[in-house]
Amino acid sequence: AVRAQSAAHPGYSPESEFYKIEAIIRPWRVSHVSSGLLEMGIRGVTVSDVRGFGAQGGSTERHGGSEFSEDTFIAKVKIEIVICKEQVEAVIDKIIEKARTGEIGDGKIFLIPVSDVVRIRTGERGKEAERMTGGLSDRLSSVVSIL
Ligand code: AKG
Repeated sequence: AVRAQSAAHPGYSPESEFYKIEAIIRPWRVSHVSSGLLEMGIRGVTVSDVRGFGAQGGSTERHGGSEFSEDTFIAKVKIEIVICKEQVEAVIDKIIEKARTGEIGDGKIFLIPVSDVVRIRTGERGKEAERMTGGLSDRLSSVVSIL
């Protein structure tokens, strides 16, 4: 399996407690990726329909595009997830596992340091705001612990 080639680098620069993963992937791989993330306990995913091109200039051929125009933009989906530093490599590996076909156009993952997270409802910051509590899974686990 293809894994993030992270062993080679000593850390992220600049270092941060939280990171945003921004992944540009094939639209028909989105549900695959999001269910993979849910299975590993990741809550809180934002998706947007986007259009763009990469090194191929929108062509499916290797080195296909030396010129491109509006109609060479290809539909992709951008997935954004904010996570703790400790979760970064596992999330990158999961996205590769679920989004990869091995063909041109599989997309890219960008890792962006995030200064802080603020939960609007409570004003919580940092770890408290990043953690997904009070959702369905949280209520189910508190029911289980009462039982
Ligand atoms: C690119 O423009 O770099 C591509 O990979 C085009 C092929 C695709 O996204 O399906």
